[in-house]
Amino acid sequence: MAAACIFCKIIKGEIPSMKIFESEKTLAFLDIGPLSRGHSLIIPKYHGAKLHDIPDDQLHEVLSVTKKIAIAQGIENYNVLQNNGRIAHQLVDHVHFHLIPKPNETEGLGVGWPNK
Ligand code: IU
Repeated sequence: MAAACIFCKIIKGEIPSMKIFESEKTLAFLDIGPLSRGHSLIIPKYHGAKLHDIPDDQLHEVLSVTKKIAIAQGIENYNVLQNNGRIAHQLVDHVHFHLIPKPNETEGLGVGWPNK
């Protein structure tokens, strides 16, 4: 945990979130600035800024949870996205995977990304 990290604060419950899944290692919640309806973020509870900072077991579970949420949402078209570094449009320095439903041509990734 990193004291100043906003996602660590969400994990600890110090900042509220719309949780959709939680386990010992993983948390998923709705993105506050959704690119489409149901846009969620799936994060390891382990604090690390970039993909290469995260232990494999944490990453495996995050991807597995991402898959399960997509199945539960019943979506056929979606983007899974994970940004590393400012130039790559990472705003929050705690690894997170976006799961962005793409219900039609105009909603979701592609509209306003990365300057949403
Ligand atoms: P990025 O991959 O770091 O660019 O995405 C950060 C995302 O975190 C972005 O889509 C924000 O809307 C989202 N977010 C959030 O859901 N809750 C927060 O408190 C904050 C950012 I700060």
